[in-house]
Amino acid sequence: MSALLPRPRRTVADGAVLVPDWLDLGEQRRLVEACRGWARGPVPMRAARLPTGHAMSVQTVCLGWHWQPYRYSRTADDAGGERVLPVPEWLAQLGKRAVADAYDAASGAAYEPDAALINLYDDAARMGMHRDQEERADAPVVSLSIGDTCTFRFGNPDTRNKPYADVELQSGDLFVFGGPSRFAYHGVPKVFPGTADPDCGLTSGRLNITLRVTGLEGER
Ligand code: MD3
Ligand code: FE
Repeated sequence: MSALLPRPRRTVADGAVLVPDWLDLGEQRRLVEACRGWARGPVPMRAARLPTGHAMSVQTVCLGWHWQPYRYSRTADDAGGERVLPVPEWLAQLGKRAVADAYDAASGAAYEPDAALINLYDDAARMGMHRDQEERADAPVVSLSIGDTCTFRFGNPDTRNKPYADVELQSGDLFVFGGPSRFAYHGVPKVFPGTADPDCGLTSGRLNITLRVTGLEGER
């Protein structure tokens, strides 16, 4: 079902571009199916454990490079030890198209993501304010949202507190974070249960797929 009121694309901050309804329902279902496959292994989807000992409320599976708080590795040292699956070519191509649509054709052509993080939120899951700074490259992060609507909190590079902007992310939305927005604090304070179109492929919860350039080629 298409939105009654089209939501316009929006530059939330310098380099942070939101493109609503970027994925159609068929593309959303295809991605959900792919995520179900990746979650089965060889590295299982899991709630990462923080140095505090607390498990994150979000479940994550990675492609290309495995992320754990707070480093990347080729093998899932905190989740069975297997090597992560590669980022499939079709997903990297989707990332190029995302950056091309959010920014411009040249930026899209140059974009070569080598890692994907897939986050699954249940009704109660949230993500605290943080910066993604394990990458050694400043290329943009591509974020794709599927399933229930959430509040996404986009802050500033200096503090996890105000000023920040709260933005609603809905199923099918694309958000690209580059330039001065790449190292801003951000989080997901709330997911709204029951808000997704069931035709997106998820009957509950929220999936977020991020594509990244780690800049870690060759390292282990
Ligand atoms: C801005 N994920 O995986 S996506 C994460 O919805 C993460 O699951 C959230 O934060 C989610 O690290 C937010 C939007 C996002 C992702 C990465 C960013 C925004 C970002 C990296 C830098 C700046
Ligand atoms: Fe993040």
